[in-house]
Amino acid sequence: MKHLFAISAVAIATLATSCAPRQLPAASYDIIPQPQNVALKSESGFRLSDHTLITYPAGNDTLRRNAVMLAEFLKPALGTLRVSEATAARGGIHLQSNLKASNPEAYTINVSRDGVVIDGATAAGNFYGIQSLRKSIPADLKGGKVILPAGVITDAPRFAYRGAHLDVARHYFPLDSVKRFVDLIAMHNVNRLHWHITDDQGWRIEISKYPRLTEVGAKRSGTCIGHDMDTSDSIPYGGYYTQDEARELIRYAAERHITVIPEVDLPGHMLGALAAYPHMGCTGGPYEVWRRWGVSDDILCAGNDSTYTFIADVLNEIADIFPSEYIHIGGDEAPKVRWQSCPKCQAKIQELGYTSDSHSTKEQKLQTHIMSFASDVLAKRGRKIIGWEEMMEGGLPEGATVMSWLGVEGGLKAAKMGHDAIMTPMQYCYFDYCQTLDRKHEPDCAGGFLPLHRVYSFNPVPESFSPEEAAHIVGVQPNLWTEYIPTFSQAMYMELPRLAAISEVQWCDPKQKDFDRFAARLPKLIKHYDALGYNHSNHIYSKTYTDSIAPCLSTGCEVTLLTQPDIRYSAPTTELTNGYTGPMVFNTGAWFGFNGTPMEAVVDLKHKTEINQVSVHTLYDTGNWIFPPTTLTVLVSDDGINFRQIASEEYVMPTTYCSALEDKTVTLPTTSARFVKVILGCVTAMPEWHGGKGLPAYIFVDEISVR
Ligand code: TNX
Repeated sequence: MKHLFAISAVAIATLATSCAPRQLPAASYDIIPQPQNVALKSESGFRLSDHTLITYPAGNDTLRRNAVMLAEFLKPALGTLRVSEATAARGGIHLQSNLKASNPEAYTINVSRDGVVIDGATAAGNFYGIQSLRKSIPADLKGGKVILPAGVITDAPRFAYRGAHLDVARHYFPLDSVKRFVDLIAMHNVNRLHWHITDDQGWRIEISKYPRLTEVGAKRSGTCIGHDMDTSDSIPYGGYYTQDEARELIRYAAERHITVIPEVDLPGHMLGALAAYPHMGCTGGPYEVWRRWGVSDDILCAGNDSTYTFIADVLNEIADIFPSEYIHIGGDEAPKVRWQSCPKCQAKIQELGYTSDSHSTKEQKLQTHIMSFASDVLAKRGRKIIGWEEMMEGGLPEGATVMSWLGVEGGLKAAKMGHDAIMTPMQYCYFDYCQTLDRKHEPDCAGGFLPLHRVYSFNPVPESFSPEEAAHIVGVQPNLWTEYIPTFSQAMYMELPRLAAISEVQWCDPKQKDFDRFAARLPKLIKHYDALGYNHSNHIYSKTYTDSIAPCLSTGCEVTLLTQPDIRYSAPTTELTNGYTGPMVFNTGAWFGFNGTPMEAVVDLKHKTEINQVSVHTLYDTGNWIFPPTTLTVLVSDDGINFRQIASEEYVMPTTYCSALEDKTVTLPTTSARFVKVILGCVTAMPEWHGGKGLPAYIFVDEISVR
């Protein structure tokens, strides 16, 4: 009896589910980047399926393309939707660009039971509405039908320049991969692709007037292995894009409302070109396409007429290929050693009447001369330039936009000079930096540490900026340098989901930003990545280090110890900059103990960086012969060899037995440096009151923080 009853209950349940109207899955507007305003209505929503018609205004080619793309986006989840012309909404999804809004990229989505209207202030605005709609639909939708909740979404971006950078010089990615990258950034409402196509390790764009740029400059004879610059795998490596391919990319990106901004990095990062045309260098070469990473002393010779001809020719061809209003001409990391000893460069400096002053050296002015020359070439073609912040060192070419990468200070400086700036500081925007401190389970990456929450926290317009300065901050961009990224799949791993985090910095009103709510919306977007086959990291799920560490400039940076810790109290030096501070237990294995000798440590910030504070996390426990440091001294250097002292503090020693954890912090005059040396003094003879009087004490340290 019992048995029979059980069977009939199952039968009834089955009957009930198959007869009742099935609940359709619903879309949700909790998407990334989060729209400015979502006003839901309590009425029933729109039922979207493969019967839905997508319409666009008759004769509007751009919106027709938008419509075709929307159908493509919806296809995996819903099947094939029809696209057709219509003068007005006809009960399906209607696209239009009639919205009156001050922001040209604004859009609204109006959803009712009878239909959906996506209205943009422009076709680009309309496209962001399309992106929002496609992201609102569950990526793993089964059954091909979904309810769009009724309501109105009103949205517009915060910044007009929302970039994404891709370095195809260090590693080359085929055109199809670059297009996949374009699809991805479009999904995050990015509207500029900063395409880094030339560098020391390869010249990757065909230039008809200089065929050797790609015949010779696009190939290197090998690549260094890992982080050891002096090694080479001896495997020839190369690749370049033909002008037709570049044009194809430009067209593809434009359909997705993205402008491709090419970067020809000059006068430094030019070994690709110098290997092909050695007469353009100060020494005449020979040069080779670099197999290693870093900054080369060999740059374009600024005293050589053929250099200027080359720049003009190349930029003119670049302007022929790329229709973008802005062309990036680099300007970063151009050491002046060759120019200092090059008779032709010095003659040029003389001819131009440059002398060094308190603002800039004569060689820095020469760089501004060459950048201004390039800028003039492009101005004649109706174009403007973007350059890395070092371009400012010798004065700024007129109308130049500055890309601030060492920090946000460069952008602020540009704004103060009345120039526009794009914020791409390495502390928040360098996606070649690792996403976790757990390097063992990660693909290799560049040294820095940039977790998701840190990216999200970026504030490109600090409160200290005046409204006039703030107005010059035109946008934000993450950079993907590819020294340590040989494959496209790994490139996506580095990019995702950090691109999602930066997209809210680029798009959202800062008042609406909230990391926890972002993190709650992220899994849905990650399902879209999966459905589209994009590799991504999963650190968001491993709750990696988000609550116990306080990352700063030095977190994840390499440290060299110049003095030896006691063998019992030492650890891998990575412990000193892993962002963790240890508990009041001196033998956890994470503490470094120095006995009777000072601690001397050098932190490599990897790039010249503005700093104003050094903190050392210490432990003292005088009963265990561990005393606080007697002094804290900070020295800085650009080359890691010649240091100059910028701060020093002395500390009062305890007079009884005591113990504590203590941050020893020293405020510095704001200084730009790459290497920071920290010296902690140690008690060499313990005082009269102590049991071990006369013997050396210990100092204990587990973290160095540079800010
Ligand atoms: C600095 S950012 C560079 C690049 C490197 C990058 C690695 C900039 C303007 N120059 O050449 O690829 O660091 O993180």
